[in-house]
Amino acid sequence: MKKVIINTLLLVAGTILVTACTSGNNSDTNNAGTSSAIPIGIGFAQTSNIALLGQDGVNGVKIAEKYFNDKGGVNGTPIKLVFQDTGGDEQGAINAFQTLINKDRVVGIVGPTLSQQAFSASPIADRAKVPVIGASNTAKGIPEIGDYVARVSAPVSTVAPNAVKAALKQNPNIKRVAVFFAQNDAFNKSETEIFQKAVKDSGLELVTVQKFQTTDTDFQAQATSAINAKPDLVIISGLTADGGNLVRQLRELGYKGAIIGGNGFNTSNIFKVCRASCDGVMLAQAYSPEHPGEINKTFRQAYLSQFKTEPPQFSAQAFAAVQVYVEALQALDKKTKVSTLPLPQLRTELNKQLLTGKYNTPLGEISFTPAGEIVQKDFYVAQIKMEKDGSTGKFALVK
Ligand code: 1QQ
Repeated sequence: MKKVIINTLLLVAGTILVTACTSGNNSDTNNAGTSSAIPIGIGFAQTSNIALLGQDGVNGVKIAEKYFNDKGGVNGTPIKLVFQDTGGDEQGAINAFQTLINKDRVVGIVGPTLSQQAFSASPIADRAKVPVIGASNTAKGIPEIGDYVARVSAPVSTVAPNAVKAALKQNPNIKRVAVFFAQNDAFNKSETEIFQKAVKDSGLELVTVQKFQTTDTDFQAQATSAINAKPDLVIISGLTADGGNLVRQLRELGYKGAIIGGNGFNTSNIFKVCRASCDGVMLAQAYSPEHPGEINKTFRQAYLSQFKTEPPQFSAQAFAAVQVYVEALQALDKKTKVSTLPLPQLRTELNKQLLTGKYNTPLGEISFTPAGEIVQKDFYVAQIKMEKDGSTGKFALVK
């Protein structure tokens, strides 16, 4: 009796599956463009601690959507951003990417927030032949995930050493360096390698290397060991909440020397974590609100009027990622109307097209290597200046 019911259920399930597949195939012959707007997927962390970073990305893409649609979108067809929250972990990013690919049927994806997530989620898009543009993935090896994976976030190898040079210029007496890194995160492991190499290449002495987890909140043990090694520079590769708390605890324990933070510090959300202790922390950046050029002026103005603060790096990078899709779609559409292309072909053609273009973005002019690595000219170093209230601050450009 039971068996019969199960068989019937299986049959019903089979029918539904077949129906689902058929309708999937049918709609493949239509395409993204015939529905009025062209869907671009956004897979950023909108919840969890990682939202401290992901939120900047969300703000940037929203400004881009309005900016490009106001200018006519893709030769008259608007784009539509489709958001799926990745949360802070790998599984969340995998789920978000699968939904964007299979249910939302986007032409390409911007995301995920962390390199740690990209190493799990971006291969899924790559296998499905869906373009992915990382807008905050800076670890070594991201473009190499596959042919469909590119990034507009310059790698740690290009960005991070600038902070060490700037710190030495500001304080030529630095000799002894303590390095901290979050050992459970792919980006932080990649960044610390670059920092440790920069320290050695600059003839400095690496006096201790301390490890922690991005989920840690108490750093007393590692901070005390590091202080005992008498460093005059501390370099931290962590994310926003852990990195900010580590800075605060180092200062509370009496550390007075210089501090460099890595890319996980690159959001004004860090100010409310380390508060007054953030003051003076130096960090390298792949964007400056002061970058000359019309598109950055417009982007900066839009950001300032909406959020009452200067645009952060992750917002500018996220804007640039959407821009790459829009301009690549425009170029493709001039050759073959994108509304006539079946979705799989549109995704493939879009991927080829985007790798060949040059884009005049808020980051400056960018392009890609054939592997999908960003080619970018200008990099910066900023120093955090906190206000007297101890909770607001800004990234001041170090000239
Ligand atoms: C990475 C990073 C983080 C700081 C992203 C927000 O650079 O994970 O690659």
